[in-house]
Amino acid sequence: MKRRILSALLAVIMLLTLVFAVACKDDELPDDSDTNEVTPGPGGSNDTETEEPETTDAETDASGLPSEYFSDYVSDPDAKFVGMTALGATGTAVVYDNYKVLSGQNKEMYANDFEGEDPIALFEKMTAVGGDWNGADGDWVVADQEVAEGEDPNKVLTFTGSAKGAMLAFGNNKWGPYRLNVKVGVNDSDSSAQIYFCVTDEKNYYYLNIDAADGGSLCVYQVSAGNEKIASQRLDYAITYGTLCPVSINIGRNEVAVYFDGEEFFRLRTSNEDLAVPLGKIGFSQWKTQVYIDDVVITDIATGNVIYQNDFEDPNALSVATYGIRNGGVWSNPDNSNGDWVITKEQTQDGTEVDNNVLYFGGSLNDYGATVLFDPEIPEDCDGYKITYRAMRLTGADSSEGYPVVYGWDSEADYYCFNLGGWGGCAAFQTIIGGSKINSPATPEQIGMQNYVWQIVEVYVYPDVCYGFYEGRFLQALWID
Ligand SMILES: [Ca+2]
Ligand SMILES: [Ca+2]
Repeated sequence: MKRRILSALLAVIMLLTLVFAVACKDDELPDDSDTNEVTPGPGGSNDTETEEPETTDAETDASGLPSEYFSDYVSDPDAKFVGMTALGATGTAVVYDNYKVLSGQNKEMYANDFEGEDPIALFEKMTAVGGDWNGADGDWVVADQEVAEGEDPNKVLTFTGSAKGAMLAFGNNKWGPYRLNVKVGVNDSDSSAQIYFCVTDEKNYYYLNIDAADGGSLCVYQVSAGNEKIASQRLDYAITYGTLCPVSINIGRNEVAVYFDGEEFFRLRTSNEDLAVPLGKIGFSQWKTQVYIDDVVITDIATGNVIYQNDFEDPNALSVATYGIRNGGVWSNPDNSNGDWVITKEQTQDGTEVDNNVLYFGGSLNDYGATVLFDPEIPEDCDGYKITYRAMRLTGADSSEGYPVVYGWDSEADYYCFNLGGWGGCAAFQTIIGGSKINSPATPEQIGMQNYVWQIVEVYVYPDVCYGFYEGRFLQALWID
């Protein structure tokens, strides 16, 4: 009897050990799996054609690195984006961790979490164009990250020098396609981080600049033969201090996709020639709510010129508008003959009239999809325009589509929409092509619509991408192919 109890006890202990081992294994999974998920294989479908040879006993070179990715690396003759990687910092509040390079077939080429002995020994010192860094020892240090009590200790890479242009480079200038994953933190407004890619030498490279100054911004630059130019749009983006954001730079043969904090912000292509900014009408609508719209302004981004504006102070402004129905919608009154939507005086929640005219969407709340359209006559040579308006929801639950804006409207079957308020109070871009609708994934969190509060929407429309902002906060990008 005693023996049976003992063996049962032993079995329980063994089971617990097994469960514990499995649980520990899960904990060891790389923390940046989210950046892997959002990133398909670099370079698109073309890259899957070349099969990488399977190696069982990987050969290593003198540095202990797998030779197939380093000393014996075979260049891809079709790769248009090639070169090594580098980490850079200006100011002393930049932190890096979980640096990882994956091959075009998503195999790990190199990973460094800065926990090992002398973890930056294999990095090469370089100085960016315009910088004055002389490669001083001790400017880059591995330090303990400040963590809350009870959290596991973690080592991170930080820059402590005052010089500019300090680059810690790694890799092989023949690399490509590949993917660079790294986590970055910028913790004060005097600092900025530079994540370099396709570095062939100190005068030829690209970099993502993460700048905390002036409210924060993201931008990609290209340096070619020592000359720097902007390679993407420059986007305002508030940097959250004290957090490490995953960055993933997915370098394909003909295209580079740049992800920051899980969102694809930039796409560099060898050619954008076939793309033009979407022209057509712009318009507004709602669904199951009552809404005021005001102060619509469309500007040419490059020149700052106002292409169109409407503050609805002219009561005849609606007479020049036309009407449409959004995809899947039903509107029993498509000529607005019973005045579903009117220009009227704004009223406060207690019914007090305000000396301001607004476009009021307050009619048949059971109809939806009805859209008031304006023709801003966007010049054909426009390289990008910005739609700004303010909106206020008067009624409606968090599931109502409060402030959808349509643009590039050619017909009811062909247009773009930035739809705010649906999906339980979230937002998403929608593309309608030939009458079929494609929804982007809705934002993971509610955007914070409130009744009787004016809120600002901004949509940047470029030939290849649209960016949606709400209350000055970036929400989503839509890529146009
Ligand atoms: Ca670490
Ligand atoms: Ca007004």
